[in-house]
Amino acid sequence: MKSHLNFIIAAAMFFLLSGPCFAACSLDHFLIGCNRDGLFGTDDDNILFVDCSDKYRHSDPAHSADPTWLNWFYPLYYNPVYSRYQIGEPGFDLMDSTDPNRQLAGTPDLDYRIIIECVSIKSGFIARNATLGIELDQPGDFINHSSLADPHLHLEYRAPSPSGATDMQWITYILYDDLGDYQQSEPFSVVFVQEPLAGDLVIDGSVNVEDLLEFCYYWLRDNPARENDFYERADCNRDGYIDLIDFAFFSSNWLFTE
Ligand SMILES: [Ca+2]
Ligand SMILES: [Ca+2]
Ligand SMILES: [Ca+2]
Repeated sequence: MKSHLNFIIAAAMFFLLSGPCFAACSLDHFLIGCNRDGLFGTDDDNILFVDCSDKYRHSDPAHSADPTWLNWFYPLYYNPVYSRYQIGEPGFDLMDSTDPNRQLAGTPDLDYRIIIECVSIKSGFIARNATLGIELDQPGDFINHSSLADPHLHLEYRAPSPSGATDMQWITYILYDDLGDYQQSEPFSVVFVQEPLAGDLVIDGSVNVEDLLEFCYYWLRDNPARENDFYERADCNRDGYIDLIDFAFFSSNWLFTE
């Protein structure tokens, strides 16, 4: 009887904490595509990317109307049943026919095989989908997205207590085509719990030479916007330019560690 009660409590907590995902998660998913600029005949035609226009949209229904992409992080919610912090956002999906110029061509796992690989993750943090047997918790872990029966992939993110309450958590991904037709994406990160330091582009809680190289890579890049997460936050003030103002933000945190 007691085990049934525990199961009911656990199930209730799962739906309570994961509910916002089922209610609205489709808008939160990263859309996998190619040809970011949507124009043919430019350098990015064959390069993979994710459209993350709704990244950091708040998944708490109480804040659903807020312009929450003004944050650069997702909150984590405490699950007392398992003494951990978690959120059921964000997942992945494929760019669809509504954006044909940026849609992958052909059949998944036949014409292309898109691998989502974790290249960096905070120690103890986990991205998972229990139903599909997916668990990413260290660099090198990956998902074969093209092998999934449904490309609309849900992921849940978990951090252990107590670090999930206060410590910034993150995961950084790349995409590549295991069949070699498409070129690898740039790294893209997802941040949780708290705002990262301005300039922490190679996200790890500190601003150092790695971040400087990344900043130089994005220097003067066209059209930083929500769709590209302002190029890993290189456009620190979100004004649509990566310039000396952003470099001033970057410099103010030089060699700082959270
Ligand atoms: Ca192009
Ligand atoms: Ca860094
Ligand atoms: Ca800027």
